[in-house]
Amino acid sequence: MAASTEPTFLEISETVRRLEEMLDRVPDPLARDIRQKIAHLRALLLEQRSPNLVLVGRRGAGKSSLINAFFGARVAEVGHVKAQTGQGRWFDVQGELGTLSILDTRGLQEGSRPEEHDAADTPLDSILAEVRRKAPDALLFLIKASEVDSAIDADLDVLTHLASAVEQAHGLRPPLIGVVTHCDLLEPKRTDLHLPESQDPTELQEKLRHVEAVERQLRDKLRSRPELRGELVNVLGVSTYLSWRPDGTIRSDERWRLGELAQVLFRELPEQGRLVLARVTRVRTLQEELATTLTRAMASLCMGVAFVPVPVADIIPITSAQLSLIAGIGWISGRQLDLKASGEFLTALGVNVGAAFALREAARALIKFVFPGAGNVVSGAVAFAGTLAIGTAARAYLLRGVSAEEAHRLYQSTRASAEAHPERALSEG
Ligand SMILES: Nc1nc2c(ncn2[C@@H]2O[C@H](COP(=O)(O)OP(=O)(O)OP(=O)(O)O)[C@@H](O)[C@H]2O)c(=O)[nH]1
Ligand SMILES: [Mg+2]
Repeated sequence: MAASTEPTFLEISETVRRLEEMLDRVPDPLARDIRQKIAHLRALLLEQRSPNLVLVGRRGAGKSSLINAFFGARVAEVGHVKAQTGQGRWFDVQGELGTLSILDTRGLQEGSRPEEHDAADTPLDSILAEVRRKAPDALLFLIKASEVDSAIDADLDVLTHLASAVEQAHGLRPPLIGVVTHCDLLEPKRTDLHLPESQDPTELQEKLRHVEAVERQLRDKLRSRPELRGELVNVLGVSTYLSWRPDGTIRSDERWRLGELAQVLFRELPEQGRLVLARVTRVRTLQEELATTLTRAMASLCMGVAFVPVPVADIIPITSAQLSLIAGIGWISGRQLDLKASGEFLTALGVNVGAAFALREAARALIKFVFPGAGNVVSGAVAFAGTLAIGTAARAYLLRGVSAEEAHRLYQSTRASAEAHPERALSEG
């Protein structure tokens, strides 16, 4: 995909390649452990791709609105427009920060025909052909809160067909998430779910009870089908309501629990699809989680690299790995940081890259000479703590927007405590 050809990713990819080259000289089981970390980093960063999502739901259920709500932008056409090109086909919905690949199955349940369907096929056939062509990462079933108690057998049939077509073609059953839309319209209608602090608490409680009731109802219906029961991950009530001015800017944002829905989806996605979802939806908790994962993997990797018994003449790319980590966190945050900008960030943290590197090498050579065998452990802990601290500071600065001074303090305190207690640091991140 496009992201992996960005300059940042070419550089990160080069660093990872150099790390892998060194592994031949690392003893097992350390090498095996490092290989695992690298595979993890590869999947998250270098093999990132758009998640493939199938949206099943009646006309007006809110499929297009859900896409817009995820992006926080008007990227899909809302309302009762006629079937457009791309209906019944996988299509890329592109936002500023990434792309979701969507298969919109609109109109299937009613047996209505999109304008552009292939005359030879029924709409269901063409949708089934699409999921055979490309495996969905998740099925989302959308239904209006007011329609959950209606007959939904036709909808469940579509879901069942889809799930078994995917299984036949790809040997896996995609996770299913039930989404109850239009929850904002449940009684009491005038209670705003998206502004809970300013609502009458009793009325808010009443509304939330109604949301729970429709969630339960949909869950029971989905579970009533043995073919779907095992795949059902969660059922969540949401509001995707966004209203736009003619110029395309947002007039009113009444989205509710979109972040939770994104989290549920995130957990079900293969690692390759997670970064794009976190960027597109800009859900902070997801971005933080990815940044933490990246930091831990990179810190362990650097520790492993410090163990590699090679002459100082061999360039050990710990600094490159640390710069890649900063660039990676920048990318998660929706920025485009090259390694130069990442280096500037390191300098702002007060890390003197050149001096630290030379010092570490000198200390390592010396310790190895005095205590054979001990040096690797010492430099390993230093590399680990330093990398962990850099990642923690980058996360605070790039994702939470703390000041440079605060990031610097965080760097120092994280580094000190990680050097003292590496195991604790690893589990806390
Ligand atoms: N109040 C409220 N309105 C919503 C919500 N979700 C969607 N809508 C509205 O419902 C209408 C239909 O939404 P769409 O997103 O176009 O539904 P769709 O499933 O894409 O419909 P088709 O493309 O026709 O199959 C639009 O007017 C939306 O603004 C919601 O959660 N709350
Ligand atoms: Mg639509």
